[in-house]
Amino acid sequence: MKSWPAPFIPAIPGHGPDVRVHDTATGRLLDAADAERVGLYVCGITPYDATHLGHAATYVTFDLLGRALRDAGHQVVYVQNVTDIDDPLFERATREGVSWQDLGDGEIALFREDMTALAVIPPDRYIGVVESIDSISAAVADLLASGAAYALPAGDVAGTDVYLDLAQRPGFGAVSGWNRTQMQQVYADRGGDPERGGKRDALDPLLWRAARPGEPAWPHPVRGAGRPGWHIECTAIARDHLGIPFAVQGGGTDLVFPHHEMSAVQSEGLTGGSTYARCYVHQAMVGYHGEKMSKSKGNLVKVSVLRRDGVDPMAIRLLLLAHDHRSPWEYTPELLTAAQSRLARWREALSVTTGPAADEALHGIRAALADGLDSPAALAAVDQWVEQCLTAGGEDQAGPGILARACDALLGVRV
Ligand code: 5CA
Ligand code: ZN
Repeated sequence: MKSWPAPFIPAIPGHGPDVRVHDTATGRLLDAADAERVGLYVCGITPYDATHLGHAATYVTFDLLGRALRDAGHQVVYVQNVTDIDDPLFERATREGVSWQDLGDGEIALFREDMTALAVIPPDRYIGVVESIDSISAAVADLLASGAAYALPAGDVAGTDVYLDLAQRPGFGAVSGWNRTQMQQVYADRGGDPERGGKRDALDPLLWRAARPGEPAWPHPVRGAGRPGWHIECTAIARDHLGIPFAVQGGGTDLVFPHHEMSAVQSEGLTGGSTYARCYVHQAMVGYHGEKMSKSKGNLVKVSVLRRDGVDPMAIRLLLLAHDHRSPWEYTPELLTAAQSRLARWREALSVTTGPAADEALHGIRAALADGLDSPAALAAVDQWVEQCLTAGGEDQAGPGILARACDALLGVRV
């Protein structure tokens, strides 16, 4: 699938330190890289509505990770999927009387524009589910063949649905660390079907759904026409494009369970190995009007609408970076105003001909990012330089230029 244009990344002096990230599975700070090449898989959009600030927060957080890793000398292989086969997309298309393909294509195009405006580095592989269907159905066939999965008669139609047998998965629970009660509380709300009769375990994830009338379907080598379940889509795409294990699985905290938990145990069933990703990194939820900002609830602040209203995308980026990725926060217009003021102040200071030397601020940005992607601390390092520049000035001729390039290269903020 076509991604979007890569932003220019200016050169800056030196290199950043090794990057450590907060791993959800262990609760520890872990090195994001264990080799020169770092495989990063970030769960992409389900394209049935426009990019909101919650999505943008997630993609900007992982963009920051990619930038810090490159600055530390690594080669990043970044894979992102597009969930262009899933219930919410089909349901919205039916409700709006449009084809799911047209709805998806339009929203993906808008997402590309939003990401380009926000200076997010595009994935090296931007992969749709539709274009991966053969590999996904082969993964389902492999799980059936090894006995890791089982088939259930669909009941309402001819054909069978296929489920993963969680009882055979010793690693189940290792990603989220949740107990069964916690899992059961959210499973139905997050795409699961605990009420489906005949499953060996109510939490067993759907791998393949037999074709139902009115739903799109693809052939399956063993089980007849249907479509894949959500989690196996990501497992197969990550396997095909990064290999398993890979370094970092990313996404919002709403994906910790079941999505990333199931992705990992399906991988265990496919490979026999227990490690899917070495680290799981999550962006906390961005809220609005007291609830998680969500397409299904409709309480959205859309990036495209802010842009249309003339908001500088760099101010949106600063709004997002002002919050640590592990802290949930709620959007208010005041926060956007504060980000706009910060951008104006940075621009004022960084356009002077001489100012303070950039060394300390550059070191501060790098240290903050390497320490678990602490974006507020990285912004504070720039703020400090800016205050000094505007109040006391400085004689360094290179300082303002170096720091401006560092803001661009490391934070993705063009000043
Ligand atoms: N297609 C699936 C992942 S395979 C999906 O979750 N799509 S999504 O469109 O619902 O979300 C896209 C990304 O944004 C996911 O990583 C999700 O975790 C993240 N996300 C969704 N809502 C929010 C929010 N309110 N705050 C922060 N991140 C969010
Ligand atoms: Zn995913």
